[in-house]
Amino acid sequence: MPTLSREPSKSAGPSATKFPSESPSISDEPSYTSMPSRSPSVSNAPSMTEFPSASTFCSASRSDALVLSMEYFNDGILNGWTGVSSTTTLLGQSYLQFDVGDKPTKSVKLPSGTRNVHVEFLFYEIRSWDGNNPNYGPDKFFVYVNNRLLDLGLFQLGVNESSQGYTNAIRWQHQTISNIPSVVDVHTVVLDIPEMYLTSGTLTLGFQAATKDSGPLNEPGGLDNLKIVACSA
Ligand SMILES: [Ca+2]
Ligand SMILES: [Ca+2]
Repeated sequence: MPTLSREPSKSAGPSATKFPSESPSISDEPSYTSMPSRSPSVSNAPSMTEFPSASTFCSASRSDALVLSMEYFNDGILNGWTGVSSTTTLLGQSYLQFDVGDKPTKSVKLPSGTRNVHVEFLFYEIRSWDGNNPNYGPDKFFVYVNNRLLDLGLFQLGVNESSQGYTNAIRWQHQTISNIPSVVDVHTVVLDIPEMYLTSGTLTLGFQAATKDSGPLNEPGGLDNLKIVACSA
């Protein structure tokens, strides 16, 4: 959208009006059973019964877990990142911002014997994301796991898109946790990445605001509180 004046629908949106705390607010063991049931991308996913139970997924609280990365982007230093040049701030919150055409990417070396990786981060849906609007969309958020596309779906400002599913054996979950009208929707995102992606010993994550944009920084994405945990058992 070219303007911020259009009021997004608030009826289905989250009610909080603040950014989340800078401290890690995502539980190490999110309750997947409490998520809303609508999961538009699950239909083409393999049967859930082909995957291990939730207790086998990696989390920082497990004895075999190693936290590889925890980034808050507060110091303005982008250590090891490519595809984006700087951090920025919005309403006092410092984060990594990516506009249309940017693809911030980071690689982390995995400990030998890594069996699965748990990733958590905050995704900021900034300004006039339009969802599937025929004139101003589609506006989607993509994550790349070792260059493999993970499409996390359509996003529209002021609308709660909370969803979960499996794509190419990666378990994903995103949940809208707060909204500042006409400014940003804040989402927690959780990924559980199985061993088939990890055999090279390196995990590379990329992020992309795949939006139909009408100008610079009209509808960028933001990344914050990125946590990467490796498990060996
Ligand atoms: Ca939204
Ligand atoms: Ca758009």
